[in-house]
Amino acid sequence: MKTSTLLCVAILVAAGCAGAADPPRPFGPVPSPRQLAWHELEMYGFIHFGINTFTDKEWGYGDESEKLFAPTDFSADQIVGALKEGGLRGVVLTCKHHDGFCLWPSKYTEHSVKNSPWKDGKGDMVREFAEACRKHGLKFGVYLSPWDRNYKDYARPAYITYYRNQLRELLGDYGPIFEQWFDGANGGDGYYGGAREKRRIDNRTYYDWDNTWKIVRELQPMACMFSDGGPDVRWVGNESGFAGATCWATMNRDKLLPGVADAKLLNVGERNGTHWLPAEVDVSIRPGWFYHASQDDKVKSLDHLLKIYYESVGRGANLILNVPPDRRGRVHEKDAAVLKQWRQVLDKTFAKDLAAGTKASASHTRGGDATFGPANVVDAKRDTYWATDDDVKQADLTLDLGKDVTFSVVRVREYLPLGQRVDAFAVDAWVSGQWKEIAAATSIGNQRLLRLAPVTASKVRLRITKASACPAISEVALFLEPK
Ligand code: FUL
Ligand code: CA
Repeated sequence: MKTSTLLCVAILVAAGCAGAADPPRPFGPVPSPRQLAWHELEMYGFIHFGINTFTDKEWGYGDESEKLFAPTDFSADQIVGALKEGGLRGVVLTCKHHDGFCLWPSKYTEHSVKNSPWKDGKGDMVREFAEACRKHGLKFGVYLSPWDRNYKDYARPAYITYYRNQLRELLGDYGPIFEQWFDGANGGDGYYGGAREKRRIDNRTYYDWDNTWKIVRELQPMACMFSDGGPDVRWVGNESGFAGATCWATMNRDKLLPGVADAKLLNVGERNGTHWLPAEVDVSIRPGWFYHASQDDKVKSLDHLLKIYYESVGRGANLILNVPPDRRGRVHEKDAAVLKQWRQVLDKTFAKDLAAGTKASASHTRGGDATFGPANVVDAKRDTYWATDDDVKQADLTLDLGKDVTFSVVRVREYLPLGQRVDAFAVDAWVSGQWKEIAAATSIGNQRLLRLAPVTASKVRLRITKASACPAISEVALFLEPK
């Protein structure tokens, strides 16, 4: 042994960390603290409520009278309570949709609740929602449509000042905001203060996004901004409720802007993208985003909602499920009932991890150090993980369940602070004295759920078949869906 090596060993021993391996270096872009907090939410509600609720439309023209806004029995408490019963952990409210009507008494327009019959114009619906969320322990987020078909100066520079003023009202006056939603839609024609004409803007330049985004950072540093192209969270590229079967959390973000993106690419992401830009799956529990009595018998079924869960949250994305209140200003009984069933099934499924605390072994462990050992995948902690040496990119980890166990869902999570490292993996089960592959998939990220026909096995094996950097797996869990 060289003297220098001896010296190093001596120093390590003296420091009490002999044999301790260094953690892997991050691979590619990694999530920011605000994105990590967002990943942990996994699913929340979306509320489309406004003038359209009372005109039976999806996109108001912008000339609707404020007098139409007249919920007969509004209760933010009932609405937020119903979403909570559905297992949703936050709410994003359409404070202003494309028609320009504001659910709060904005100082900058007359086109708001202040001229409506609701609470004789003295109400503030944004405040009521924010307070109901606080009371129920849900996060609160805001949607402020960039397109405004009511405002006279839309498409002119003056509107940008108006839009930013409203953004400041929403982000400054209602407590912590977890997500700011920027919609990319722009259909052109509208009322525009009486002009009733088609107005075109250049999506890339008109909103001067860099400076608009700064307002969000300044007032709500922990809020994630959603749009087609982020900057924190990207649209998933469809409104029917699924992320790609391969769905990377990374993308080349600099080409993207609200309203400027390729839907197919957004669905899948880009494996070697320059930024951490995870997908959010927006879908409505009904065909429309707003409530229409004619759709009362078209509320999505329990099975459909479960499928959506597995294809969004289960593919590493977050789910934002829209539940539009009716003309009373309440979640309709049908929606509330299916939400509750959905939550019950998910609770029953995920209440018990059948792999928790079982005996884990691996083909390889980083530096032979238990800090990165396989037991870290069954300890129910997100911040501990199994890792291998830098040059070991294919490895497997076996869970010895000690007896035959029946499961139908496998959950795998990567340790996100080190980036998305795994390209492909497979799961095997020990059945009748041999290994049998029961599933194979690509991206993992925040979590991958593999939904299977029930399997009974005494051992389960995770095989990392391809990785761009040594794997860092924080969880392997097994669940059984109730019948
Ligand atoms: C779209 C809008 O045009 C819809 O009305 C709805 O708000 C949906 C969430 O986003 O772009
Ligand atoms: Ca762990």
